[in-house]
Amino acid sequence: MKQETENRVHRAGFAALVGMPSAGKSTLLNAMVGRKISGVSPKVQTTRRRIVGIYTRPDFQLAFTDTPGLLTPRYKLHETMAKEIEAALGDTDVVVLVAPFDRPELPETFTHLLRSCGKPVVVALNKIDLGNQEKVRTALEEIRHRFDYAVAVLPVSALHNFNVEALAEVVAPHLPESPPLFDPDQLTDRTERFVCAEIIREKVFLYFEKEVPYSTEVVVTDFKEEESLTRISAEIYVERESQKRILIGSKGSALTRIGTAARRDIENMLGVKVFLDLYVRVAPEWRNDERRLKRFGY
Ligand SMILES: Nc1nc2c(ncn2[C@@H]2O[C@H](COP(=O)(O)OP(=O)(O)OP(=O)(O)O)[C@@H](O)[C@H]2O)c(=O)[nH]1
Ligand SMILES: [Mg+2]
Repeated sequence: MKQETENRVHRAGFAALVGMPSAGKSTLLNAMVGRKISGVSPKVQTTRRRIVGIYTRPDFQLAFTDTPGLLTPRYKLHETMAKEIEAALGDTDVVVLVAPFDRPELPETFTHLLRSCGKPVVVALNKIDLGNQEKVRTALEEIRHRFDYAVAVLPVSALHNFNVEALAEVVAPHLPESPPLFDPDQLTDRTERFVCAEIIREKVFLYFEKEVPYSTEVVVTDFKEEESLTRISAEIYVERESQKRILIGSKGSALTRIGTAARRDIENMLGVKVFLDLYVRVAPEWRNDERRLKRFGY
């Protein structure tokens, strides 16, 4: 009995989730922590900023870093997003490449980053619910061959919570021996304000098309915890008056839709009743405006 206690080591560290846009990194993060803390949508580049989700077990604590999907920079915003990925690779103990089963290919620059980062790489072949057993087996073989330097390859479905815990267990042995880095009750390194802003932004990604989601940024301006409810005010920034009109909709119907859906998710996340107040504002060209980007926290 004594022997067993002595042999048990505690491990803790960081695993960066990286991959192409829409690979399912944020879905995987949310499944891992069991709450929505990162925005998810079918559109590419939903995630813009790093967020850490914390998975705590008695024997290990794993801090998953969700990163933006890698794209060739077209805006200053994209440059800062690419830097987020590089920073995440530099800081992490393990790299988890999330590769969607239906589109597992990676551009050369990305493969190069993975090979040269010097960190153990685990490949999570995601979205396997989209294929049958035979197809998944073939894809796994192909991935194992292509990522012969990976320490493990695991089929998962973030959406259906399949093999998500198993993924944590595969990553854990590659973490350093360490006491927990975060409070065991803590789910993320970001503030509740940040997560609220991301949830509101997610709704814009879900409900609007073309340039609108990519021209949108959300800032929580007020967050007041009262006895029976939490009052939250947020500003939704777009780049043009025409986009503002789209977000508000006829008689405010579009904005109401965003607000209702966001409030539900925020109430779930916080576990309290929420009163959510939204304002739409125009900030011309904010994606290329360094001062604005700074003010938005990039
Ligand atoms: N069928 C299926 N769909 C999934 C799975 N995981 C994620 N998706 C869907 O894939 C889309 C993209 O998911 P995200 O989690 O936003 O992807 P991401 O990698 O974070 O994307 P970016 O933030 O744009 O880099 C969403 O519509 C998800 O519902 C899965 O296991 N199976
Ligand atoms: Mg994402």
